[in-house]
Amino acid sequence: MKTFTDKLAELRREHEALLARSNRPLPGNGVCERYEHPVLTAAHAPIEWRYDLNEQDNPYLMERFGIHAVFNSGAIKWDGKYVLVARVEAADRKSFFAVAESPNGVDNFRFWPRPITMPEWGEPATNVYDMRLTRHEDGWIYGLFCVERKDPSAAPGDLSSAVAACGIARTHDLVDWERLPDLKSASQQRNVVLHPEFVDGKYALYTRPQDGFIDAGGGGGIGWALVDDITRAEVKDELIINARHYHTITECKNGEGPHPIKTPQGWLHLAHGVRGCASGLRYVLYLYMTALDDPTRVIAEPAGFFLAPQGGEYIGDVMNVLFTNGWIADPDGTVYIYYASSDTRMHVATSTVDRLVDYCLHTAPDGYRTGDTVRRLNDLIDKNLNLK
Ligand code: M1P
Repeated sequence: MKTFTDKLAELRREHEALLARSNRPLPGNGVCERYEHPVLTAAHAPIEWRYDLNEQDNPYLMERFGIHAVFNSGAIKWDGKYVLVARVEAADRKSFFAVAESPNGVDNFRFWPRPITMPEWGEPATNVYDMRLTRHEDGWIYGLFCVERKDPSAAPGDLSSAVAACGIARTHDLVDWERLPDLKSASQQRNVVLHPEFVDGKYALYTRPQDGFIDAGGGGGIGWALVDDITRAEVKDELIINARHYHTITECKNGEGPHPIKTPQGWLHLAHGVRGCASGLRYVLYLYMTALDDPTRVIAEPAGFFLAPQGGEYIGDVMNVLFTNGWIADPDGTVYIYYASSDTRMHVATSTVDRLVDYCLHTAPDGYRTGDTVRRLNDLIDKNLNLK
């Protein structure tokens, strides 16, 4: 019979094998390459988070704290390491933030010993999630995230209505965070992202106004708001810069992913789009670009998705979902796109700034009608048939 010590040794061996597993790129479509294995999963959570390792107190070596999922991670290059600030969801459905780092961006991700203890602001949050990290030119690293609280006006017996707001915190080391007041906004807000540079001397936010906790409703798409003082941030004038459209991948909702990457040709944006179908909401990822001299002016938006669920990515807690809130652009132009599948696990896909810009600038936009789609396809076929 296996002793406690045998079982713990086996657990540690298996955990280390998972953490040390190398990852390899899979053949792609020229735009980016997915990787063979997810980069971060619930099973990556440290053994010390899940088990009481005192044999007297836990003679069966059973899990005492369930980690259910690791997904929707912010990303940043930190001290030469590829760092994710993951949304870790416990078995009790509450999520929290935890930092994991990798030496190469594609495998060997390991969590730091403790999760982030995020200070509260105002009414303590029921849940926090989906942090977008921005190294701002003011010298701070900001984390903007969704703060969920029960809707105070919910009818008795309604135990699911909630209110989403944008939490704001900043740090210099990813360990100690200074919590600032939540973003003041007339509507609910999720997927709010801080632009890395001042614009007209102000902080600039990508917003996502929404009528309800789930429904974007009259909130027309990805918005933009300038804020004088980030320590008292308020959405006053909100401009929709990337609108939703009927019969597209953004029909129900969209939301900015991580902050855009500055390229010589413009700001390169990664976002998610949501449409409804018989199996529920379908979340896919798309790219668009805005002008360098005016980040609110869209200069390119290829039709359709850039990444949609494939294979095992379809399956998880919330099926048919790809979501992203983190990417890292290295000085050599390599881009590490961190995306989650089905609210369950984290993946990476790699590309380059040049390839992603080329994709944006040379893929036709949506014509909103089937006739236009066929015309675009025929244009391509003609071009190829006329090649000598
Ligand atoms: O379940 C899919 C996603 O749903 C929400 O995204 P959005 O705000 O666009 O609807 C978020 O809760 C996100 O965390 C989640 O992955």
